[in-house]
Amino acid sequence: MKSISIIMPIHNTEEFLEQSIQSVLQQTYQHFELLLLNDNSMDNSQGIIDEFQKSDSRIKTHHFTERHGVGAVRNSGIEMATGDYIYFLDSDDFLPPNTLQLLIENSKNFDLLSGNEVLADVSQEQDDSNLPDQNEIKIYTEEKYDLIRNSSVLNRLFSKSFILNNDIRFSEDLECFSDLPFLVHAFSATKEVPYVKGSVYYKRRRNDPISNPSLNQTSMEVQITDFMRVYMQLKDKYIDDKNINLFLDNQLLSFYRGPIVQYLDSNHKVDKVFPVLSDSARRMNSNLVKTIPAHTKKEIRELRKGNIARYKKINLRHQRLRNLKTALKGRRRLYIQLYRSLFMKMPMKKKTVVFESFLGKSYSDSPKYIYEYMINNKMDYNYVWIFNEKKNIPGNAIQVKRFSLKYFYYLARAKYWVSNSRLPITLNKREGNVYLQTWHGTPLKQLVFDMEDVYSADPNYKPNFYKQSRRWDYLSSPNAYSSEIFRRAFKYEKEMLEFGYPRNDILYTKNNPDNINDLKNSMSIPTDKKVVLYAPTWRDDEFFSAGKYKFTLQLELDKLQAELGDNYIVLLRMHYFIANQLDISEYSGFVYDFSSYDDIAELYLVSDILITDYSSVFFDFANLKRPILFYTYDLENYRDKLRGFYLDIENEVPGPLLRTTEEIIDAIATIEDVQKEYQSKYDSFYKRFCAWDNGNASKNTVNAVFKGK
Ligand code: C2G
Repeated sequence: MKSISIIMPIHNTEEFLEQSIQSVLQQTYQHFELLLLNDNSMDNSQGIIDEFQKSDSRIKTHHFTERHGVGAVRNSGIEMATGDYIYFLDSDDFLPPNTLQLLIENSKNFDLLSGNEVLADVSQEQDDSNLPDQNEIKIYTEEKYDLIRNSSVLNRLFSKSFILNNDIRFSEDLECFSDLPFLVHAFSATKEVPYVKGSVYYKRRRNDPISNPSLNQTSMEVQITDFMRVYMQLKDKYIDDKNINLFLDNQLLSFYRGPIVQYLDSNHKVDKVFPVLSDSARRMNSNLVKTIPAHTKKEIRELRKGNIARYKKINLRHQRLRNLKTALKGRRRLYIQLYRSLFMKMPMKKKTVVFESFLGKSYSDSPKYIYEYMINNKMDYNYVWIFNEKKNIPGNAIQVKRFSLKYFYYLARAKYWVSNSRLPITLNKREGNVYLQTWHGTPLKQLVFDMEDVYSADPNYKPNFYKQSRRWDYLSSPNAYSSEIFRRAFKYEKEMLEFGYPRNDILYTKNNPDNINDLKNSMSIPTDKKVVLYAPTWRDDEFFSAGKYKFTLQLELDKLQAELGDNYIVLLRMHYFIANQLDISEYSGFVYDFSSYDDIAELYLVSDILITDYSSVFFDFANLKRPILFYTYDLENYRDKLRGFYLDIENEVPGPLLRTTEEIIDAIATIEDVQKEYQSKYDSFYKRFCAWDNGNASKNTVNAVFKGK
């Protein structure tokens, strides 16, 4: 039986490694050795490797104590390999169970075989039932180079004697494209290459190119330089082979027309790469140049002439045309173009402040209190608020609809931005702009760069977050605990405003019976009953579509009403991501839906008891020193599967964790006992999380940002 040596270079991929190795061990074809080659990882990859090695004698390992790079590591794998065939697998990717079997079954006397590649969607378990028809095989001869357009050695089976006899190896001095010389060499040394469509490889799209880049996330400059070097070397080496020349020229062209053109959006960037681009363009076959579409042809011609001044001119003109084309594709795109090329070029409005809270959904949170402090103190500024719908608010701020033309206009021109969440990635920051990010809660759930890679719905989440948060100049922090987490989890290095949350000022300034009565009257709720506020968070795995989350009420309102209805009312408050309306019509006079009420801080003020789950609301509510109950019916799923926590929720929160409506009723009925039981925990919780809040956060924040104090 033929054996396969699977070569896996490993560098800092602890979070994916186990899945990758398991996917090999679970292959239906079991005659293999697995070479785990640790290229000086700094994480726990070696620990994982050691564990696996103990349990399976087919696993062989080597630990490089200095970084060698993927090309060199694969080469040493080739030297170590004892199998008849060689197969390369990356340590963040994985295979469906029958991949090796399909390749080996079709290996016959071929020197090499190509399999299929499928991008993995990391947010989902792979559904192997959708794989292509297993028996579909095509033999490539003349057009065999078409099979290496992706210039990757992954998911191909190579006969080892073929590799050794022809002395085929990876380039060791390249960061990117080290596969290309290997592939061109191998493909040129054989006549026929079968393509086995059913044999699939899951390539993981990585989420965190900032802390942990994968190879194809290297900087464009390095990619361009490396590619052009490989291109020139191969052009020299295969000078007489027409097919290889055509393949190389086409690779160059598609690299140029795609990523390079997108990258070259400024003269400064052109300066950096023009010489290598120009050298390569000269080596292109002139007949091929003739067939290129007009725009690109002009650019290639200037590159070939080495005329950088003219090239810059043409390139910029074409960039503008390309941008215009995209702009015409949609109104939002057009506005973004106007934002960049028109509004941003108009003078900055030095006295304009733009506010946004919860993506335009409400007049609330810290931006509201900062704004009110500024207007109450008659500061000399002009104000703009971003809303989805028109609102009744104090002062004479201009209201703009989110994503309207005015929205882009004011954001482009205003000196100041104040927001409690991220602003779109497309909104470049102008020189001189000051961006105050107030954020929206003390974190219990892990944030951005502390989050595990695997369950985020959007592969661009981390890179986008990184880019967006580079624009922040000030970040509000509610307590020392949050400052430490924000610095790490946001990779935030600029000024931290450590004054507590402006949104919590009113919990100190308005916490008196008269005010609370006025608020209750304005909310049209009874003043003679005690108030329970139920404010849960959202769940990553319950949604209708992107950004529209679903909430299923697990609190049995009929039981609550039967037991507590005489003395209490319940305010329901869903998280702002929740899209469904809860039907509470049968509980009229007992349950009130305050989900679309602007400011939750006012709800805190009127509530005697808070029920929540994993929402940050309890950190703020604790400022009132009133009792808190945790309705954590899905604790294990939420904490262990969806989100990790920063706190030990079972021991560190200031109230009991309850699992059923009965337990909730019981706790409310005996709330004074609960309070006594949790008093000392509550006190230390208050010290740790509420020490900075004292009613002055808005003032201190405004002084720091607008008065330089
Ligand atoms: N909120 C609300 N009503 C709810 C839940 C939350 O008004 N039912 C508001 C509160 O101001 C809360 C904020 O939204 O502090 C954030 O809500 P979380 O439930 O904590 O969840 P999330 O939006 O994921 O933010 O560092 C904080 C984290 O980023 C959490």
